[in-house]
Amino acid sequence: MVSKNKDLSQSDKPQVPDASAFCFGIVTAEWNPQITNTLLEGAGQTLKQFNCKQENIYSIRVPGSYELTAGAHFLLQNYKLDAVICLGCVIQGETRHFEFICNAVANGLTELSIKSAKPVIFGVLTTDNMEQALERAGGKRGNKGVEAAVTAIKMAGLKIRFLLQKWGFSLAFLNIV
Ligand code: RBF
Repeated sequence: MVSKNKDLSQSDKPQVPDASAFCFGIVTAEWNPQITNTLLEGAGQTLKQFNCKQENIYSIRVPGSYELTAGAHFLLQNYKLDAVICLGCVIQGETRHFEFICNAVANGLTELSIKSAKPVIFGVLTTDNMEQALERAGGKRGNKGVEAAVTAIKMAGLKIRFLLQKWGFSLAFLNIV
């Protein structure tokens, strides 16, 4: 069962920092495009909803979810980003590679995030079937691309918060909670 707290699609605007000064990367897997395109649409719209400028969003596509880590790495190497959002969909019923791909991408993104000291967001649907994926890509369980974008903004804001505190700035003038 999905608790209310777990569905960040419903995030209230004041709980999410203003994203007008942030730059984001988005990496989208081409496998299961019906799903990943919807995740991408939700993520892009959400970044803009929180005032991120279109020119501050660097979006690329990679062949499959397995390549998300490399794609995120390329973006981090080439642009000054506050966070990278990785979007993919791996469906268990359709591949015996399910566990290999899911584990590889989860471990890869975690390691990249730690090594780069940048938030790298896991927006990969890992479902039993297409129906469950559709539910999470604009269906009755929201759009996980929206949640990935909200998470990216929150993590970018958290990092700025620590930096500003370290430098002795007040956070009051920023819309950072
Ligand atoms: N990539 C996905 O993003 N989702 C999948 O469900 C998926 N299933 C795959 C099933 C098989 C049998 C193979 C060989 C690849 C699959 N991939 C999938 C692609 C994978 O992420 C990667 O692009 C390729 O393995 C090339 O490295």
